[in-house]
Amino acid sequence: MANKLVIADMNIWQTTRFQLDLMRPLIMGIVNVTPDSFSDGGQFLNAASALHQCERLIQEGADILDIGGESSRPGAPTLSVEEEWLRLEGVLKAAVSLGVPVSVDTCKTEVMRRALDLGVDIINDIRALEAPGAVDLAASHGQCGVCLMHMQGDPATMQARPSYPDVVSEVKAFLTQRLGVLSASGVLPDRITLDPGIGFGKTPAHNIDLLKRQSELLDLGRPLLLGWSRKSTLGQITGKAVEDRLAASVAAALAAVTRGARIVRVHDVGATADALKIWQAANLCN
Ligand code: HH2
Repeated sequence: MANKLVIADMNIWQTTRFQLDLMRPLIMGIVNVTPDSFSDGGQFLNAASALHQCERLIQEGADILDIGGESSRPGAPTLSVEEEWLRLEGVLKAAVSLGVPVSVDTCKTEVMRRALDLGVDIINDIRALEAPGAVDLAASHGQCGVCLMHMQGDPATMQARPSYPDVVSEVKAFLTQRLGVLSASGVLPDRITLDPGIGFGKTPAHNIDLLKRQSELLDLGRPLLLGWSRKSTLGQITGKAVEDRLAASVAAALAAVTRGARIVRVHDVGATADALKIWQAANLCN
């Protein structure tokens, strides 16, 4: 079959129930239903507190909820499908009725399948749908949105000694390859966003290189989603502990948006929403 060039609109992210307009930057609010996430582990482990957090993030301005049941911090243990699902099921079930798109942050095909069956709109996968069956699932399951992220190695060992000849070229080549695999399997580009994976098998210098040269990733023709929130590179630069990285996180989100990111994945939705409103107002004045 001849390769068909499909040009997708960079301003649209098609997801199961919602066609998201990316003309203004969107905020993806993080809800970690885990005991061990690097910045909020244990805060939302029970379903009631997780749901309360979902509602709070929507009130503060979240455009998308990203709900995860397994930490991907460096050295995090891997859960079984059943362990991860036990944390997620009740929260996802309730979250899909809150009126905003819901994303599931998982790299397990079976967890993706169950989440999509509950009506979840987006698969956010730090392994870019590399697990067996994941691409076919996305291709066959309606028009769910997908976020493909780059990671070098896996969470158990990724920060041991990350190394690249050129981090930006390598991330770009990987995301190009994954885009190609998804397109060949029938996942239309308008369903896909791309993420260079800040902190995933990368030193602070690699992460900053990705920020400085972020515009090179725009050549891939799909919207970029960036997750700088509270990450250790911000701590390295500011000398601040994880709980004191609010200002640094907001600044990083704005820097990412200024360099073309269309979606920012953040813990602190209210502060990010205020900052983006000012950024937009200033932009509109130009
Ligand atoms: N970062 C984390 C988890 N999922 N997904 C995408 N697309 N991009 C990211 O940068 C990203 C992600 C890590 O952050 P968090 O979920 O707060 O921590 P933990 O993995 O410890 O739960």
